[in-house]
Amino acid sequence: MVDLSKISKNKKFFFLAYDQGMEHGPVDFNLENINPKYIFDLTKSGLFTGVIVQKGIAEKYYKADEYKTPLIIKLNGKTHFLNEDPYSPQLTSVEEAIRLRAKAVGYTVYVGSKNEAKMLKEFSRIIYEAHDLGIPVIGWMYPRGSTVGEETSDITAYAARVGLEIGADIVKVKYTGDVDSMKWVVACSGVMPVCIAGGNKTNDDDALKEEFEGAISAGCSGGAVGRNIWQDPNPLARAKEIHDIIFN
Ligand code: FBP
Repeated sequence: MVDLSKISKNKKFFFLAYDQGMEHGPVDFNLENINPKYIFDLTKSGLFTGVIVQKGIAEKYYKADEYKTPLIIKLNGKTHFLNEDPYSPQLTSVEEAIRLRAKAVGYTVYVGSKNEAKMLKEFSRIIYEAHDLGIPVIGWMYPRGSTVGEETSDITAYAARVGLEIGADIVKVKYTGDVDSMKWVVACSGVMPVCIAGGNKTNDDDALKEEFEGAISAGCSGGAVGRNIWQDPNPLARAKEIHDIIFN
């Protein structure tokens, strides 16, 4: 199995996600967090085991000597304009990510989309290449598409299982909403660590903490959070709360 130690602490993961500029557009940002430097400066806190960006942000803003937090590059991406079953095409290669100093790569699969086959094929190839070059692959396993309907916990479990079967090293899925159903997602994932996503910024400070407490007690290994941290007026205090739930 590929070595996950460079992007983990005590086998747990806490990633700061910042690929929303492509996925959602600048609507997520304000004058402060629109600047990628603001995000990379947050990583100097040492709270995160990785920071996730697209290649353009990595190339122009990531300074490996200054920012010690491991870089993770999303290899695919899409905008939200197309109103059809999603396809997120591969935009860069594992090799280019490594050249940009990435310690891991990520890829979103819209499980259940009419375009699923293309994404599974690309993802499978990426896993082969990344493992050949010795770096881990994180799968954003998001069930979406006209035939999927609303995501239930069984659908989340199926998406996570696809990640295990295709050879991902870590999967990122939505929290199912309760500990018992999340335990099933973790069971379906076998030895592969499961991380949860952050989601829209919540005004209820306890809601995200409760999700993380539930996820960790269900056996999850951490999370990748974006908006709930960098849209918060006190991003590092917010991050520390989640950090402590994951690591303590
Ligand atoms: P957030 O914590 O801000 O939700 O980020 C997690 C993430 O997976 C990002 O990596 C990605 O850009 C975004 O969510 C995708 O969001 P959506 O669910 O709208 O496709």
